[in-house]
Amino acid sequence: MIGQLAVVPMLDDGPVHRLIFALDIERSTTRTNPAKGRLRRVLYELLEQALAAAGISSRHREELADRGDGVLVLIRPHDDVPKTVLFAQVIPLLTARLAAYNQSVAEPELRMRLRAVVHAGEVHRDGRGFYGDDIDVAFRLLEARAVKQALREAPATSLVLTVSEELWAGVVRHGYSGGSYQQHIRVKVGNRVRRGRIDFPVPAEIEPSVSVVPSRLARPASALSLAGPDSRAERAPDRAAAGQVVNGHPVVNGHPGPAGAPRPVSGP
Ligand SMILES: Nc1nc2c(ncn2[C@@H]2O[C@H](COP(=O)(O)OP(=O)(O)OP(=O)(O)O)[C@@H](O)[C@H]2O)c(=O)[nH]1
Ligand SMILES: [Mg+2]
Repeated sequence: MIGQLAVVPMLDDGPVHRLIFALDIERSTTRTNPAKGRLRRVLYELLEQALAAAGISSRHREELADRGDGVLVLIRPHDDVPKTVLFAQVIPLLTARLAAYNQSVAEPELRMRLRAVVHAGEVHRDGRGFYGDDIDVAFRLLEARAVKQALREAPATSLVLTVSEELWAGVVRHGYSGGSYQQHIRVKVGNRVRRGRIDFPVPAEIEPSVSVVPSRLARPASALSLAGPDSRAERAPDRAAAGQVVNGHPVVNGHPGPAGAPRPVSGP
């Protein structure tokens, strides 16, 4: 066995620092495969629009890593992309575009809510992708029960953000981009307890004319077959945009009401 392993080329050059930003669609496994496909396309489009609008181009980041119903974004250390750009621009823009997208579709199957996480730390690359303890931490925070519950209890919100305690202490708490981050969470990674904080980002103000459902995603109703040929989501946006809005966010679970208040500390 050792002889076989010895011929595996060493592609791993040791740890490099990255800003870690990951997204996951809430309850994607409850959707049909065509709906999953549609949501993936919208997710990538909204994310790429938000990154580009904030000036984060492909030279600033690794290729987006697909996670099935989510995406992993690794941003390289660059003086022209301080971490605050993510909090002050990318996330508010993504939140706004996501809320506008949800408002534009009447079919619940095609609405989407996201959990987002931001952490930073050391990652390794081995030719197949990136790995390392800090990526584990980010995904444990993204998957934390308390985060899922916080989003469930905020039906009027499109996106919940979790920030690792390290990044909160180093960046967020200095108040560059607001947010209360009142709810603390804990997760276990290996034998260590890791901590984070939850917030519901305020959406950026976007011009109503900005397209939130890109034209290249527009497809005839028959091509999607989500709810048959009468699927309201596939009608023109002006007919579909009948969803209720609370605090600037569409009600996406059919339970109107204000965003849920932050909850006290809870464990995994
Ligand atoms: N291709 C790919 N699929 C993944 C990856 N991680 C998870 N999945 C799949 O993505 C699907 C969604 O997973 P979850 O996010 O756990 O399920 P969910 O229904 O969205 O539930 P919540 O996110 O907890 O609300 C599952 O079918 C997983 O198998 C990945 O890295 N790559
Ligand atoms: Mg999911």
